[in-house]
Amino acid sequence: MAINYEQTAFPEMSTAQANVEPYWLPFSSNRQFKDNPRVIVSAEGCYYRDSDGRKIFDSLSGLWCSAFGHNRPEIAEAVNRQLLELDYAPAFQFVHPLVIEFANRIKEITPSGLDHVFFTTSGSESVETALKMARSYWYQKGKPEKARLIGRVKGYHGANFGGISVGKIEPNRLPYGELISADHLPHTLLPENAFSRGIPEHGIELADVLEDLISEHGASSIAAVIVEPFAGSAGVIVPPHGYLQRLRESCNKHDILLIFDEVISGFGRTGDAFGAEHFGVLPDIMCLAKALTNGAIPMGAVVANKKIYEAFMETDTPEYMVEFTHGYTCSGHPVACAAGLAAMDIFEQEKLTDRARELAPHFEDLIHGLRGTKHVTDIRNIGLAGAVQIAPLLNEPIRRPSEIALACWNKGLYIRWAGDTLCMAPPFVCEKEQLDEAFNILSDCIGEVD
Ligand code: PXG
Ligand code: PLP
Repeated sequence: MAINYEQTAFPEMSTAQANVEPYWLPFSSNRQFKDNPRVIVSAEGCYYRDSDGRKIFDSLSGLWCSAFGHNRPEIAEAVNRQLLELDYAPAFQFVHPLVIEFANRIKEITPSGLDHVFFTTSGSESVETALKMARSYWYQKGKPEKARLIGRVKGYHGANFGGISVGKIEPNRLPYGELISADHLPHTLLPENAFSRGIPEHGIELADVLEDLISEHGASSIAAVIVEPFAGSAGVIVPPHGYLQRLRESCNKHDILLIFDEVISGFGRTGDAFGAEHFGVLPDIMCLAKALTNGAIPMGAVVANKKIYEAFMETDTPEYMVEFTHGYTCSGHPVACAAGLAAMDIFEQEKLTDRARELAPHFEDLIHGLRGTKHVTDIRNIGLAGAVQIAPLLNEPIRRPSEIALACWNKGLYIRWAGDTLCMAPPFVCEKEQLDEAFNILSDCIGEVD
């Protein structure tokens, strides 16, 4: 149904306000939003256009997903072709050609050793899949008691129950009652690392808390550790030098699986294809989503190593039995695979990891150029991702960032506010001048709020 913004059945409301009322926005301040809705009607390259016809720079690649630029005709055409060829095929007990092709493609693109691809339809589902895969792995190995999960404070692993259990962003957990039992490593946001450019120096010893947890509970009760290579949602928190290596060493020593949630860090964001490559640490399981299809069609994937896959296949049960009792109606959806394959063509042919790496120093200079601007208490960056932390108003940490971001929106810049930070993760196809302009707007808007 085309919504006509010119007509309204509610004379006291603007048309956009009236039409938006039945829609319940995810992770949004619905009451404030509905007083003054922001309507995005189209996109091209690095820009959105809103319902007033204004052009707005997309400094977060949508929600960290449209990294290769918006409205890529290659993706649109592939999706269109696939919809006319095969719109859906049952995911359980059958395959279609594109799901095989895409699994092979992901195997090639992801770090060597991660060879078996399980499809989902979002990052949250990728996380649930990885957690269930880890527990089920130990069950297959005859160690069902090895079930404890360890995440990290400030981790974001999606919005589903497993993800909010291993994640630890309090408002995302508080209203939901009993969660899945999980322990948490401390976060790595240290005051002595404030204003670090790229990977910070201090805090490797925070990885030793894993050894403490292992001593406390016993490795025989621990299934897996899950971390984002850098925490994205919590405001681009980059782990210190050597930290992820140390987690890997402890996991190796005590036979614990290491899961990297690369939903944000995957496909070039760090300036390397994956966080695993940027930090030189290979996980046992990797979660993917977002840029997997450039955000054009919802899709996620979990990529596991041979050891895990084979544990499932080496079971004693008859061959007609299901090995991993898990999956989604739209796992490996043909249209999502078509979008993903086209997105991976773009990613590889345009060498977009290199492009992100080339732009990263300019981005770093620009974001650290905000140091000294009033209210700015920290600036963090890695590759083409960055966050600016804003001093909280008394008891209202979220207010200032939201006011700054809304002022930016009014001046033609979309920037994400979350908690006390402003986050940026621009499309890799943007130009330096576009970034310059974006930072001019941001700098003005930070300066203008009280
Ligand atoms: N893991 C990680 C590391 C993520 O960043 C998810 C899982 C969940 O993915 P889905 O597709 O279920 O949303 C995410 C998603 C933000 C923001 O601005 C971050 C995400 C999603 C929306 C907004 O911080 N991360
Ligand atoms: N709820 C019901 C009643 C279902 O039948 C199904 C799937 O068959 C689901 C939820 C899960 O849906 P999906 O496989 O799309 O995650």
